[in-house]
Amino acid sequence: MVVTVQQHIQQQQADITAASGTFSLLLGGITLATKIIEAKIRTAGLSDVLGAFGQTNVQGEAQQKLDVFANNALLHCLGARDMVAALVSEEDEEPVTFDRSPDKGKYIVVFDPLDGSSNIDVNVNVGTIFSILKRQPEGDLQASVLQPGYKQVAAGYVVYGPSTVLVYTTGNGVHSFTLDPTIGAFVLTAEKMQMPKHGPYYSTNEANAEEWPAGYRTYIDTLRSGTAGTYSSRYIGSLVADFHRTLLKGGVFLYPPTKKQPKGKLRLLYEANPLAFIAEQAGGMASNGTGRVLDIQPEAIHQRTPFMIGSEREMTLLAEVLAR
Ligand code: AHM
Ligand code: MG
Repeated sequence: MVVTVQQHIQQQQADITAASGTFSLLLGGITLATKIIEAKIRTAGLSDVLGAFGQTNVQGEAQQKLDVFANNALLHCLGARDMVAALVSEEDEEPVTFDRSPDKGKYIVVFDPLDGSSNIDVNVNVGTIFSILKRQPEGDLQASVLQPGYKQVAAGYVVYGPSTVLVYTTGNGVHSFTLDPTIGAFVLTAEKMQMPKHGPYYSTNEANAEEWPAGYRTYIDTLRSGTAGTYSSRYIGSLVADFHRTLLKGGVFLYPPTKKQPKGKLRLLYEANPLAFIAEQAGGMASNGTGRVLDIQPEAIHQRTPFMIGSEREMTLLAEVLAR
């Protein structure tokens, strides 16, 4: 028989914490929202949901109609659940908070509702990324939101591709599920996934190469020279999709600092941290160029970071080259 993501998380929680089921209900809010988002995306060309919404978000990026739709779906499906104390979204300047006592509202969910949304109009993969934090017993909610990534209690993403795939971890391995549209459930397709120790691809926006610090150019040149192995280049421009390939096939993804964006482009809380948690759980590594992503103490919810993630061998070589 099939194992759904809901059943899987219940088993996991029973093994780890003998938890009350609160956590699986929380995850249920996420899976429901992502199924709503996937249904909208699947038929996007048939309804009037492609294109720009006409506003810019807090990042100064033009919001797509589907960004707004995806954000609303997550706010709607999660906001109604008692265990949620706050929701932090790429699309909202401030956290959305709920007036729930700390013994009830125990969790904070941080998300990028529709990652890679510039790809949506051309029918290329997009995704949803999420990270779950536990509300701290002391201090205000803001302090609970700004926890370093190693404190995440769960993280995951959904990639809306030829099939819709959900990948998550609660710190006990990385598991993957495929949406079976005939039953409307995410069904277990891989358990305890491991990223290959090295891989055949590097993935980066090479159009930025002239703007990178020299070490990153040296690194990519090294991969291209053949001395460290044989590499091919892949870059989708949807982080979730580029990461998903890296998880399955190995290799390295890089978004280094540029002259225009010296602090990097990708966001620490809802892009880098959740994927870093998954990568490490699968035997991979994630770095901001100077250290481990999961150790960074966040200072702001929309903080950006240089972000490099991938297989052990490629990431170790990167650290060596950058240290020279
Ligand atoms: P988004 O969350 O607004 O879609 O932006 C993040 C995206 C990532 O998915 C992707 O890795 C990156 O931006 C691509 O950036 P660029 O077009 O500069 O290569
Ligand atoms: Mg994004």
